[in-house]
This record gives sequence, structure tokens and C-alpha cells, in this order.
Amino acid sequence: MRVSSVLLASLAVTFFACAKDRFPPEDEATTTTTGTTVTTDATTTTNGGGVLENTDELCSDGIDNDGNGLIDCCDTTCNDVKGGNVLTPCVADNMPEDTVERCSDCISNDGNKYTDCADFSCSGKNAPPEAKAYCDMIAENDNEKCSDGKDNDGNGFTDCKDFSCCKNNPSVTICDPC
Ligand SMILES: [Ca+2]
Ligand SMILES: [Ca+2]
Ligand SMILES: [Ca+2]
Ligand SMILES: [Ca+2]
Repeated sequence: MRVSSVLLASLAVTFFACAKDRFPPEDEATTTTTGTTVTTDATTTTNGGGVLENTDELCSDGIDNDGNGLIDCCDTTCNDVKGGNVLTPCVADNMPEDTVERCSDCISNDGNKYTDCADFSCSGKNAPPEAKAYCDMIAENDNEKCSDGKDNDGNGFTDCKDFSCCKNNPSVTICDPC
């Protein structure tokens, strides 16, 4: 009984495999327009440059809408402090900045001009352990993180261009002093 079931299943698989060869599924035929994807749903439009990330909604959805590697308030289109263009989701609420979430949102939540791990309230010796551990983890201050091509701590300076790599840091041997 079991053998015949297996045999039947095997025959069925063979049949469908052959049928698929002869008649490609409809959905396969309709998804061959890669590169010129056109969709009527604005939220899923992916036309190369993506959607400009510059509205309250797009600056608080946790998505890198314009595909430039910067999400929400970490993108200057949402949070341009120098240019004076800070959208509502990125405005400081002047409350303590000492949780992992608030130490990684690119906002100086407490309004003291120091943002995220640059603020001792996140990374100082008296910071809450979770926040300090997070900041220690992303700190750009060893040979590996100072040569990976990434701005690990998100301060706008990458690898040897970051003071934490090039200035008075004996544990970094690959950067010229700056
Ligand atoms: Ca976004
Ligand atoms: Ca923050
Ligand atoms: Ca780096
Ligand atoms: Ca950096």
C-alpha cells in the first residue's frame, strides 16, 4: 500500500514536472519585466532612485525609502539640523537619551547637541549598561572597524577619517595620526 502511494506520488511529480516544461506558469511569464517594473502601488515603487524620504510618514517608517543607506532621522532629508529642516518625527523631545533605541535614532533627544553614542548619557561610564554595551559594540575604534569601509558609529566619518580611529588611539595601528 505504502509502495503504491509512493509510486503514485512519484508519477504525479513527473507529470507535473513535464507539464511545467511545456506550459510555463502564467505568473512566471508576467514577472519577466525586470528593470522596468511599473506598479500602481506608490509604496512599492522601485524605480532606481526610490522614493524621496522627506515626509513625516516616510521619516518614521523604519525603511530606507530612497535607498541611500540612511534610514529615517539618520537621513538629512528628514533631519537636517544644520540646514534647519527637521521634520516632526526627528524633533528632540528633550527627554533623557539613555536607551538603545534613543541612542541609535540619530536624534539628540535630550537636546544637548550630542547625538546618540557621542552623548555620554549613552556611552559614558555612568550610562545604562544596555546603552553602553550597544555603543561599545558599534564604536569605530579598532583595526577591524577602522578598515571595513563602513561608518560603524554613524557619525559621518568612516574608518581612518574618524577621530576615534586616527587620534590618540593605540589600539589602531593602520591609520596615520590625524
Ligand atoms: Ca523611512
Ligand atoms: Ca538619540
Ligand atoms: Ca569603519
Ligand atoms: Ca564613524
